[in-house]
Amino acid sequence: MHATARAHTNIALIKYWGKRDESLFLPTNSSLSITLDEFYTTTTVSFQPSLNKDVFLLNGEKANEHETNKISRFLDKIRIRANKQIYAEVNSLNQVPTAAGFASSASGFAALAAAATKAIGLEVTNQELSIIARQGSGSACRSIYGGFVEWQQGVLDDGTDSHAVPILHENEWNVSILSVLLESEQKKVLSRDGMKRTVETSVFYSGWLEAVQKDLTTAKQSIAERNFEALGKVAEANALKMHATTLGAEPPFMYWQSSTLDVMQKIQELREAGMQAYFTIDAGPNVKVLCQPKDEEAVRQALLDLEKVKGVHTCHPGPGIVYLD
Ligand code: 2P0
Repeated sequence: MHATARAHTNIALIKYWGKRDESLFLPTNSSLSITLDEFYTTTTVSFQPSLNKDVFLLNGEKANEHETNKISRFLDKIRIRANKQIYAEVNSLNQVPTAAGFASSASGFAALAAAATKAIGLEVTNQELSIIARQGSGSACRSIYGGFVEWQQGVLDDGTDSHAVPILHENEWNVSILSVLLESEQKKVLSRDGMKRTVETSVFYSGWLEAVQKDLTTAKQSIAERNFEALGKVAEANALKMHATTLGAEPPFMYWQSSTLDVMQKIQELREAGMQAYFTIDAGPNVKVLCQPKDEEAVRQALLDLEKVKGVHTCHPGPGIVYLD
């Protein structure tokens, strides 16, 4: 009873920012992402009758109790669904540079959902897998599919209509996503906590909810038309709106550091010089830049010239879940 699966991480162009149900990970808005080719998690799950609790190895080392408990709570949902009370050894290898501001939770829970359901003998569709992965970390539901992906928020209380759907296969439109690694301090507000504080207290949160559906419609239209400029513009504007909500929270907080602003300004300068490049930022100081493959090397060099830029990883649209055995 074992299986191995690989899932790639994703970057949201229209952000998931707020939950309407915390235990089921149901969002207040739909979101849209690109699954990335370079960063992924490979997970092997092995259910063994001899175990009396779950064991979690991350990059070859036994994970701490807190991390192991998160994995166990997630596996509980799969055990209940399969009606089998059996513990597992979970072995995860992360090819995700956490320091570059990529949460490994998206690829991590997507790979775990796929490997665990297969190992325990559950037959699930990708849509069901997306619903399961969502309950480990919201953005994980998008990593089930490759290319451009929408997470439809759904309306049902049980979450059975809140899952990702593929919009465009990874081979249908090549764009470049540069992940800019910045010199920065440790993240102060975890994304999950920041999201919760914003929903509960930000005076700007209603503005976010008013705007995000329109941004999503614009993004989907731009993708359908392969209109790079329109997609870049709406992605950048949407990220700025998400970050604006944190300034209206109580107490207020912000994810940006001075190095974040340096990159944002550099991208605006490149645009003034005629280059189509746009930024997006998640719940941390690092920046991702969206540009066209023909410009990726020039943009990368311009970013590397900045003093606080430690490195730039170039990514492109990548695949959905892959089973390895
Ligand atoms: C996203 N983020 O759409 C958004 C944009 C961060 C900013 O999904 O579901 O705290 O509590 O595990 O990992 C990161 O949020 O969410 C995230 P949950 P998490 O990618």
